[in-house]
Formats: sequence, structure tokens, C-alpha cells
Amino acid sequence: MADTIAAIATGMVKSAIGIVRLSGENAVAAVSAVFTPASGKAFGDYPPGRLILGTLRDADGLVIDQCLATYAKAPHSYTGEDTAELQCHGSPAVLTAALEAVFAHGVRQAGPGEFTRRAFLNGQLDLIQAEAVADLIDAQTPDAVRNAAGQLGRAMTEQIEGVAEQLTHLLAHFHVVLDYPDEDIEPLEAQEIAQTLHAAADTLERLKATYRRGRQLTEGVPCAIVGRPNAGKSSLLNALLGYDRAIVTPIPGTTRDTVEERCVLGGVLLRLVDTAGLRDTEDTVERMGVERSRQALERSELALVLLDGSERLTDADREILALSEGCPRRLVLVSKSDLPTVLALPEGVEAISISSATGEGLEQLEQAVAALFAQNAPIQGQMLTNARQAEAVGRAAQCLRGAGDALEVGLPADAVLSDAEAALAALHQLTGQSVSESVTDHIFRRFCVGK
Ligand SMILES: Nc1nc2c(ncn2[C@@H]2O[C@H](COP(=O)(O)OP(=O)(O)OP(=O)(O)O)[C@@H](O)[C@H]2O)c(=O)[nH]1
Ligand SMILES: [Mg+2]
Repeated sequence: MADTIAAIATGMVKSAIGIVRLSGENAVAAVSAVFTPASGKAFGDYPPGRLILGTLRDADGLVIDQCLATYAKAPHSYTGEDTAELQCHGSPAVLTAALEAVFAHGVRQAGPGEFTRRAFLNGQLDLIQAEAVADLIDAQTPDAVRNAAGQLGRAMTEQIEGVAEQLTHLLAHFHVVLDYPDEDIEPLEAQEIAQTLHAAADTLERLKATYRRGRQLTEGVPCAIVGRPNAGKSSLLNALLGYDRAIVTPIPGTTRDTVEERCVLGGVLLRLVDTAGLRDTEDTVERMGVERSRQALERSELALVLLDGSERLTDADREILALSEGCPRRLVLVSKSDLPTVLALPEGVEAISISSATGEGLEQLEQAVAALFAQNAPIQGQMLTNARQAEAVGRAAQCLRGAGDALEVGLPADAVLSDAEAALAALHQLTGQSVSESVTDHIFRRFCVGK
């Protein structure tokens, strides 16, 4: 078992309860040294998994809390090692004192993600599950929670393992053929194997395609707010965020640069981008801003197009409507509904009336966003959420496609073998069955201390 680590597992903000967590061979001994059960019985004499009330003391023997403690024995714990927990009153000062108290007993501060890294190294979690732990902690929407929770429950791992298992069988077969050169692969059999390879490639390609939406769960859906100057874009951004993030003035051309903020709307994490009003302008700075607005629109997955309801429709409005049609999803909003409506919508365009001043229509906007991103099937962990996963799945799919094609054109087993092996290697990297230390370093760096 490795050296013993400890960290405050809960946030350093005042809360009802805060937890100091320990893992490693000294975990139980260190807690026994600082914590005295109220019963008078020794901490280590209790069976694992019990919550025990007692007194916590600092290095000078002074009482710092009345708290609960518990422990688990290897391998029946999160990390797979002996672990212990102190559940204290959630004052940052209490938790810091508790942590310092155990440091005096052969325990050191844990680094970011070190508990989960140990869980991975001890085979308690695979790498996809470990990443799901980080996704779960970072989750900002119900869908993000469900996807991460599903992956923590091995939903993704099982899919990958299914393909890997098929491949392992095929590879064994190729090796037999190579070891006994007289046993060529029959053309009929080759056809069948090629089909299996292509089917596996199909599965992985479908999986790869989930990355687009999976990434939006963790990073947010890029969403540009566009419209001509003074349409009320910055006012809408501020209304959605609930605070004055962007400058609002009655002067057209107020926003010069794009302003980006995340916000959850209708259960969807949006990366809202407030843009400079689109118009032809001689002003150099504003022109650059307008160019950025166009780029933001091009990169968007959702466009919120604002038309000023208190004014007539202009050519600039028509141009923006046309431009936004290229966006995968679009909502047209008629702003300033608290003012008398002058605007007449072009035929065939549906819009939601909103007022950032009174909040009118913002609920409809929220419902419309929810409807646009509603999933057909419930999310249960089937979406890839990071570039590492997507790259590995894509690479495996490509190799399998290559292997299938090679067999079909009658190439011999050895030509197919290397591609199939490369595919299997990619899948093993994905689950962490074989992965370099630099990759795991990179993954666990994103975790918080205490997880
Ligand atoms: N009455 C009313 N006025 C609004 C509303 N939304 C915005 N305004 C006003 O419209 C003017 C322009 O608002 P902004 O939010 O700065 O408009 P913008 O689209 O960001 O403008 P640029 O940054 O110049 O492109 C300001 O005077 C706002 O107070 C609204 O819902 N009702
Ligand atoms: Mg603005």
C-alpha cells in the first residue's frame, strides 16, 4: 500500500458538515491518534463502515471538534486502500486544524485527484469511470449529471469492452492463421470477418458522433446573440445571467468586442456570446467587432437573433436573419415587448416576444431552448465528453475500417493483423488498460484536491 494521503474533501466554504479524508496504510492509525470515540472504546476496535461519535484533538491535545469518524479496509474502499474519514463541523478553520492534526501522524497532503488516481491504479475504476468522476463533480445540468453517472456505472466501458472482446477473438484467429501458414483464411470466412470488422467500426463511429453533444454537456453549447446595433443583445445577456455583465447604453454600437459567459437555460448549458451589432461601419474598432460577431455566429450551435420590436424591420435585420439560417439551431426574438410594437415580422418567421426590461417572454425562451435540445433517448452515459475519448474511438474505428477493407480485397492475414491490433490498442488506451503515465498525469490534473 502507498504512503498515506489526506485532504479536505468538501469545499473550503462555511457549511454544516466538512469532511477530511485519508487513504493509505496509516489512515486508521492516524485517525485513532487524533480522535477518541465517546464510548471510550478504541477507534480501530470498531468494525469498518460504522459512523462513530467522538472528540477530535489537535497536536497539543486541545479539543477542536465533536465529530464523526469512520473507516474502510482495503480493498473495500473508493481507493482500494485503507481509508478513513473525519466528518467535522464545516468551518474551514476546523477542517484545516483537523487536517494538520493528522499530518502529525505519518500523513501528507494529497495532490489533485490523488484519491481517484489511486482508485484507478488499484483497479477500482477504469479511466473512463475516473473521467466520469471529474465530469460528475463539474456537472452543471441534469443531462450532464446523468451522462457522467451512467459512465461511472460503466455504461460506456461496457460498450467499449464489447468491441474489444470481439477484436481479441479475431486477433487470436489471425495469429493461428499466421502460425500455421498452410491454413489460409478462406474467402468465405474472410468475408464474414470483414463484416464483423465493419460492424465494429460502425459501432465506434456512432459512438464518436456522440462527442459533439457530449462536449456540449461539459463545455456548453456555443450560442451567439446577434442583431443590429441597439436591438437589446447586451440587455438580454444581462437578463439571462441575472447581473450586469455587459455595458448597455442607448448608443448604437456600444458592444465592440464579443462578451462570453456560461449560463444554464432550459436545462442546457449555454456559452452565451454577446456580439457587436452587425452593421456596415467606417469605425475600425467596430468593424473588427462586427467581424468577430460573424465568426461567433459561424461557430454557434444556437443563434439567438434579436429584432428590435420597437422599430421597423430593416435591411440589416433581413441580412442577419438570412445569415443566421446557416446555424444548426436558431431562435428569433422580438425584443422590447414592453414598448409599443412597431415591427412586422417577415412572412414565415416565427418569433418569441421578450423584454429584458420586464423579464416578459424569458420563460418561453427557456422552454424553446429546452425543446430544441431535447433528446430522443434518456441520457445514461452514452456520450463521449472529452477529446481524449473521441480521438481514441475515432482511431480505433479507422483502423477497423482499414482492416475490413483489406480483408475484402483479399489481403493476407498479416496485413489485416496490424490494423486490428492498433484498434485494440486504442481501445485499451481509452479504458486505461494500457496507458502512459503522462496521459494519466494529464487526466488527474483536472481534478480537485480531495477527490
Ligand atoms: N424598453 C426596453 N428597452 C430595452 C430593452 N432591451 C434593451 N433596451 C434598451 O435598448 C438600448 C440598447 O440596448 P443594448 O442591450 O445595449 O443593445 P445592443 O443590442 O447590445 O446594442 P449594441 O451593443 O450597440 O449592438 C438601451 O437603451 C437599452 O436600455 C427592453 O427590453 N425594453
Ligand atoms: Mg451590446
